[in-house]
Amino acid sequence: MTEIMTTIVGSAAKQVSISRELPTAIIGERINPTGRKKLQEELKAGKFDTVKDDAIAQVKAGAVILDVNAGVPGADEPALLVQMIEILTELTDVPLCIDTANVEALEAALKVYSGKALVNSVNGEEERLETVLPLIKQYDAAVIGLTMDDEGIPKTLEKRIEIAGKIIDRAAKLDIAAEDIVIDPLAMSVGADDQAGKMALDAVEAIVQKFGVNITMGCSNISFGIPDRELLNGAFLAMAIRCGLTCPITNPLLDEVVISISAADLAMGRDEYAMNWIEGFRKRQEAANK
Ligand code: THG
Repeated sequence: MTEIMTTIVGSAAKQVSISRELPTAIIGERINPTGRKKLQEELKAGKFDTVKDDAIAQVKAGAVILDVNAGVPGADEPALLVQMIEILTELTDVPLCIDTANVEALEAALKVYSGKALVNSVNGEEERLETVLPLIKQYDAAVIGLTMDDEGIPKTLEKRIEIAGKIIDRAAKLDIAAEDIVIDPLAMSVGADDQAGKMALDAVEAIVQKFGVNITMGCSNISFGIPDRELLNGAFLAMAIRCGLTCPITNPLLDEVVISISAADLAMGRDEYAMNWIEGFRKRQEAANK
């Protein structure tokens, strides 16, 4: 029997538990200016309307955690990230996933965030392990560990498992519990490599079996450059949940995504009396009759 671990993240007002015995915890991906010109322009101009709209819409659609990324080329990332966190904290009580590769921005964000944040991310690179993990300990946060290192994203399953183990070990040395580590086995585009989906699914399964940890993935990544993205994302999500994915970073504004996740939860016995499924059905019916 594979171990069940519970990862708890929280805002000042609310805790969210992530576990294979609970419904899938959706991390809303939309508050991210990467590839969104209009959002980049708004953020540069100090406007946060899209951020607020995306936050409210994602929570309404079922996100229980919001990913926040302030990576606008040419902007002061620490200041912008702090500002976005403050705005989101005022607007909603869902916990935040702080998405930055900038250690200075990460520290500034952790300083202002009240609650147990999910940090996105650390990886197996020495320099990252040495700078990010002490901050996770200091601020009592949880952290996403990407299975890549100084040599990039590994081609083999074994190497991904090894890096996951390395991150968990290095965290343990600082007294960070495995419950506070969420591993991301890295879904890549099947447009670039038709084996990328299988690799990600196999990695989820193997890492869960070996370490029992919770698993995230940027599930929209697999469909970059592919037509009918949403349909592919939906099928992939359901399969990944069966393999052990517990908190996907994805877009809950897409029906295909939410329907696949709730179908997977029901099929996995994580939806008591099919309540979530039926509620989703009613919502869709209402929307169709409008
Ligand atoms: N793992 C972890 N964190 C991540 C990723 C991951 N964070 C970033 C990314 N990958 C997940 N977030 C997104 C956000 C947006 C999109 C995809 C992944 C996206 N955007 C549209 C596009 O590029 O086509 C544009 C947005 C729009 O205008 O709607 O698809 O893998 N740990």
